[in-house]
Formats: sequence, C-alpha cells, structure tokens
Amino acid sequence: MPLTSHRRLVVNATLIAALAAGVAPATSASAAAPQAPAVPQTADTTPTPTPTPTPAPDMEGVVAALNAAMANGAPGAMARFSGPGGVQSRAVGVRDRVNGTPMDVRSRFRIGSVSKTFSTVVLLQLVQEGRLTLDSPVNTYLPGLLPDDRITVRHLLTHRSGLADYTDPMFANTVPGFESVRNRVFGYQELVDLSLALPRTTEPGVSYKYSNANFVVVGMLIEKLTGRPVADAYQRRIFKPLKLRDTSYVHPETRIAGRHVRGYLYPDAAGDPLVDSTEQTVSWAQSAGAVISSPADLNTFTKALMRGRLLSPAMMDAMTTVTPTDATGTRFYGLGLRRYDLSCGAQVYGHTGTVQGFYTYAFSTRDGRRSLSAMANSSNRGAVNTALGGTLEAAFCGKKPAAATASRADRDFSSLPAERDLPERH
Ligand code: HEL
Repeated sequence: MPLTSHRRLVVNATLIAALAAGVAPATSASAAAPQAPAVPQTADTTPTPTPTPTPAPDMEGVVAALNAAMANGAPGAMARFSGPGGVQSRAVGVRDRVNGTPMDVRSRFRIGSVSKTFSTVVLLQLVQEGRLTLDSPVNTYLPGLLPDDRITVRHLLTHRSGLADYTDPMFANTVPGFESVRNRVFGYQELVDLSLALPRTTEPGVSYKYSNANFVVVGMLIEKLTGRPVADAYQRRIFKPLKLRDTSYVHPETRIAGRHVRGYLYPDAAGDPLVDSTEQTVSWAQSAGAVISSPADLNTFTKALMRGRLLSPAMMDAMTTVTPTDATGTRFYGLGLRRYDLSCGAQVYGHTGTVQGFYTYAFSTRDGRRSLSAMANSSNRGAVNTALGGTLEAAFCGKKPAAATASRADRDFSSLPAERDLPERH
C-alpha cells in the first residue's frame, strides 16, 4: 500500500523520535495511522488527492538486477513477479554449472530463512486456536528449556529473546563450517544447547538481535503443542491448503527432489573454487531455514498470507506490527516477517533467506496484490545478495526517470548492504 507523503512524514517522525530516545517503536498499519482529523466546521475546499497509480513493474530493471547478481559472481538468478497485470518471470545464467543447464523459473531451491515466515504462520494459527499465547513465557510450554522465565513466545518471533545465534561460530570459517554440518543431523535440544553455551546477547525484550536459535525454539513449540513433527504442520496448515506442490520440508533428507537449482557456496579465500552445496541436511537450521520452494509457490504463499487466507485479522495485525532492525528507517521486523520500505513509498512484507548456495527474497505488498520472489544460486558473496535485492525496487517501484533512478534508488535501497553484511553480524 503506497504511503501518502503525509503518512510517510508521520511514520518517519515517529521513527526519528523513537530512535533518538533509544527505543524501538512498534508500527502497524493501524498503529502508524495518523489520528482522524476533527470534523471541519467550514466547507473543506481542499481538492481530493488523486490516488497514486500503482507503478507497473520494470521488468528490464528486474533483469538488470539479476544480471548484476551474476556480474558479482552468481552462476544464475531468477525472479517472478505477480500482480494485477499477470505474471512475469525472468531467468539468467545457469542452474547447474557442470552441465550448463539454463536457470529455469519453475525450479525448486532452498529458501533459507524465508522458512521462518512459514514457521510463524503455523505458530500463530496455534495461538488463534488458543493453544498458547504470545506473551507467555516459553518455559510455560517447554518447562525448564530456557534459563530465563522472562523470555516470551513473542520475544522469539521478534528476535528479542537474547538467545545467541550458534550459527555465527559454526560458520565463522565458511567452507569448513559448512562441511562439518553438511550431513549432520541435530536434535532441536542440541541446537538450543549450542546457543545456551554462548553469552546471551540482550535482556529479554530489550533489543532486536537476529538469531536462528529463536526459530529452533519455535519449531520445538510447534512439535510440543501439536504432538507431531513440524513437517506435518507445514503440510497440513500451509502447503496443502495453498496447493504448494513445489514446497517441502524433508529434513534430514539431503537431496532436492524434482527440477531444482544447484547452489554454489563462495569460499572465504578469493580465487578458491566454488563449493557445490546443493545436497545438505540443513539440520543446523530446521524450522529456522530448511524449507524448499519455488518462485511460483513463494508468490502464492506471500500473497495468500497478506490477503488473510492463513491468519485472522488480529494475528495479521500482530505479525505486521514492526520495529526497526537498523537505523536506515527502511527495514523492520514484525513476527517472523520483514518489512522493507522502498524508495517510492511502497511497503513490502516478506522475508529474505541465505542458506549455503542460495540467496532468496520473497515479498508482497500489504494488500497482496503484488508479489515478487527472487533467487540467486550462490552465497557468502554479499554483493550478489545486495544486487539481487535490486529486483524489489524494480518490481514494486517500477520504471523511474533516469535521473531519479540514479539518485533515489541508489541512495535509498540498492546501496544498502544486506543485513548479513552489516557489521553487527560479523
Ligand atoms: S542469516 C540472514 C538471513 N538468514 C539467516 C539465516 C537466513 N541463514 C544463516 O544463518 C546462514 C548462515 C551461513 C551462511 C553462509 C553463506 O553465505 O552461505 N555464510 C557463511 O558461512 C559466512 N562465514 C539474516 C542473512 C536472512 O536474510 O534472514 O537465511
């Protein structure tokens, strides 16, 4: 939903004031809305503002972003946009470097942390069903799991628990770290133990600090409350009702079934050969990042979510109530959901993903009328991820006059590093 300039000012002023005060304000569509003006006593002669037309996607811009991902080292990249004008897909490069198979937008791939949004939907459905409440301590449902009774379910979903991310030391050396877990099968408890062996990063609720450990605990909650593996919950509650035939959770199976993209991991040392990382258990992530999907299925998922097909209005309000993740004023996190504010004022909701060999973006507008998914088949190469992020500007903000393209898009979005590349995480 494009913001009017008035609403942008209100939201930005709220954010600036809150950031200056050192607090993270929560904004949602309803929370951010300005107060209704008093009923005017005299005739209002203000002309009714013309609604801003929805920009058509700039598919040349999308291809330029995909090509930029390749120029920065990805073997291939693809994007699929779905909107009122229909579906438009683009693919560049290869999905298999050895036999040169071209990238194909119908292919499956590993979506990394976009899985967190799937896990959140399942957990919020359980909240709707009265099986748990967001502000209850996690230990109510998993007695004795966490060393602090103040950590709530909402703290997990907002990355405000303070549980350290065990993947930071695990993948400090990229290729040895990956090879040490490629075929490992972890129990959830082992992953929680890895996190608890590290110092906690914040007091519960105090600040945002992204951690895979939060969504491992979300997986444990789902399994405890349903009495079934998370795979069953994804299947019954999301994949099947939305007919997501390319989407699966096959942990600890290492292969991607059917037509798929091969993923290539960049080693830390420049010049070392790429590592084919397609086959792995993703056991180090599980409910935090082990889902496999395709561009069409991701568009269907984010669109259905935003259109209210998966959650009640109250749960959607909770999920889209966001706080900033950095000081740019353009990036926010709700419950297992990111919001990016683009240069044209469009706000898009979804998630990003990084799993060895794959970068993913999956976002929709709040009304679900426009959706974009994009992927590149390499990782540990921040410039690829940043370039791929350019697909969002092109798809949701459309073609801009040349001068505006150079100044606004570069300043407001394209030049921003991906969160993984921000100093906080390294
Ligand atoms: S990191 C993120 C992204 N999230 C988080 C999660 C996911 N992915 C991971 O935690 C993977 C970590 C290792 C990735 C690996 C690579 O690039 O393939 N990097 C290294 O080994 C570096 N030494 C916050 C970026 C998200 O967008 O939410 O997905």
